[in-house]
Amino acid sequence: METAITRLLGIQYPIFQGGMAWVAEHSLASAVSNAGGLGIIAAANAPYEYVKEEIRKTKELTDRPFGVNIMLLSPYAEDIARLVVEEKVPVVTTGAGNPGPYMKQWKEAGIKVIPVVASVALAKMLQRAGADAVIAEGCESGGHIGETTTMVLVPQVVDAVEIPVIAAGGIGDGRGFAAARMLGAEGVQMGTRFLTSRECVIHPNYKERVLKAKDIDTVVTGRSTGHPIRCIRNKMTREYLAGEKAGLGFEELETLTIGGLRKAVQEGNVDQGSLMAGQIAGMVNKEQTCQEMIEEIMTEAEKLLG
Ligand code: TUI
Repeated sequence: METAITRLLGIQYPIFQGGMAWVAEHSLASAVSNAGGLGIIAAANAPYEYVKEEIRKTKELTDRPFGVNIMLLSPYAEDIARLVVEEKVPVVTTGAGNPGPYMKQWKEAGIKVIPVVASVALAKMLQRAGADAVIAEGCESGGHIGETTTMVLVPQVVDAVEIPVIAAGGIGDGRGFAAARMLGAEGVQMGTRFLTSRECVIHPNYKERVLKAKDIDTVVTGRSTGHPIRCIRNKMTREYLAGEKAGLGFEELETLTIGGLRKAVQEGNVDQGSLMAGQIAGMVNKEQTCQEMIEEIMTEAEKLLG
């Protein structure tokens, strides 16, 4: 399937794998790129040397384009911004902030820059700053989220900018892909679906919780602190939400989530870990290779769109 995004990036299918913190490393990113989508390494809160090693390993495993996601709240964001230039990474996506200050250096290096936005205002600002496309991410997504749903955000961003828009949040199959195209998106980004791929190296306990999740099994913590995060409900989210209701402050609440992603991804601690996942988890019910996922989605979408 050819769209403005496949043409822009030289990829086969307009499907991005979300840059999930602690999850999206070289084996997942290279598998998605080799399957014809865009694999993305998550820099998350990791330091320069770690991300450099992940980029090198990805380059060994694929000759196709891949991306690095820079989480702008990271204390290492500036170092990673420099690293992607040094390593000539083909595509950079950003999250959880405004990448404006880095745009010039990335564009000068010939990097395709595709920030995640959760509002029309930021999409317009980043188009002016030289973004090649934007990812409009609705609050159905897992992890750090904005306020607006994908259904509502995507067409408004499409109307507001001339650059291509990729839809993210609540998309997990061919129907979601086709719906995103109907809203005007030139591609989709999926995280939760790829969480259960064979090449995704998260702890089996985490994978099992995603596979077993039902429609209403994710909740949003941190609305009161200004850091809303969507996770599968567990002991940690129950305690966090009770704390928020009781009026606890940011510092006290944070003690509940310290190291939460490591606990979930590496230790498989499904009680205390942060099991970040989107609302689509209820529809993600099988483990497949990335290639099987992408082929299944594209076949279904082409049938619907045809
Ligand atoms: O970034 C994400 N999702 C994430 S990052 C993450 S790691 C993390 N862990 C613990 C605490 C905090 C982060 C887990 N999930 N998605 C992209 C995204 N970006 N969603 C929403 C936004 C966003 C929100 C506001 C982007 C820009 C923005 O504007 C801020 C501004 O300065 O205008």
